[in-house]
Amino acid sequence: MEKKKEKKPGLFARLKEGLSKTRGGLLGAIFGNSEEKINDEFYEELEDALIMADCGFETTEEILDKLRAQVKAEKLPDRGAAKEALIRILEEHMSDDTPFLAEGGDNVILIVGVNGVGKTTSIGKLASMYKAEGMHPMLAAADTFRAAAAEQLTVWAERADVPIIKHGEGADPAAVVFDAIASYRSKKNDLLICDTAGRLHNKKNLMNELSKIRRVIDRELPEAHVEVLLVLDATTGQNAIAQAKAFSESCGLTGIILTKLDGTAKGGVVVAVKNELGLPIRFIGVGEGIEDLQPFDARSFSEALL
Ligand SMILES: Nc1nc2c(ncn2[C@@H]2O[C@H](COP(=O)(O)OP(=O)(O)OP(=O)(O)O)[C@@H](O)[C@H]2O)c(=O)[nH]1
Ligand SMILES: [Mg+2]
Repeated sequence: MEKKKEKKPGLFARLKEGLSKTRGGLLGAIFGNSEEKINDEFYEELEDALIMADCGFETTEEILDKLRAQVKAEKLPDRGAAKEALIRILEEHMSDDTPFLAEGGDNVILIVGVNGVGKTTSIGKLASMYKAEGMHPMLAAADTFRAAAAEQLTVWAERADVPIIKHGEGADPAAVVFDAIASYRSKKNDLLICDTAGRLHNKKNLMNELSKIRRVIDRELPEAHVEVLLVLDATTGQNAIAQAKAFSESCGLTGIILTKLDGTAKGGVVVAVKNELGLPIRFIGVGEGIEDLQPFDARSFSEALL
């Protein structure tokens, strides 16, 4: 079978394109003339810009303090030099070297988040990515809220050419995960990715449902490396911290997938999430296609942001 491959701009180019609103509109203007002097006005403009880009108040202040200290200590002459320093500071804030997935072992990725953020789409992209890397992913359609949800995931499973386990509409999502684990075991897979229904983080009963799924995973696959990824929509950045706290309490988050960066001026939310919650950003979504997910790289991201 011939695979149709459109010539697409590279992922970094697409990320930059997405973040160009941030760059051109906010941060770009400040660094527009790199030979300009660093003065109080510069710091004020930068503060506004970082807050507008969703870096959050606390994180913005921390970043500015660090930048001021570096400008002083290293006697940085102009805005161009300050920009280089800021890229390094942002990179440091977002870097994380905890390993993702266990090579040669069992792995589970549980995907959670509020409605419509891009959970199912990201799972399709992940399955395709890891399959291409030689792993054997399997999907669990634990969004049983609507029949269409399992259908949507099935389309992605077909595209990525990976097996999927699903039940009927209204079934217990934890039971789907239970069955998926049984099938996962019998077929010698090495990565189980579980979709879940979108839910508001302040709905207690829905959050308890996630706790139950998590318990099933821990009980049935006690040796597995478990990643619980919260999917955040970059275009609605503000609420990210509250969401992450609530989801963490119900099912123990290990990281973030930030989607829809191709259409937003709010890329800074990743800086806030990492800084305030210590949760690493694992992947970023830069489009709707199967290849539009990339592992997060702090250096490229901070460069693209500025
Ligand atoms: N532009 C863009 N669109 C995206 C991205 N990720 C997802 N989408 C789109 O966002 C919409 C919602 O995606 P889903 O994957 O269905 O979201 P979900 O979180 O599973 O939604 P629920 O299951 O209803 O809670 C779809 O139209 C996707 O194509 C992205 O990185 N960029
Ligand atoms: Mg979904």
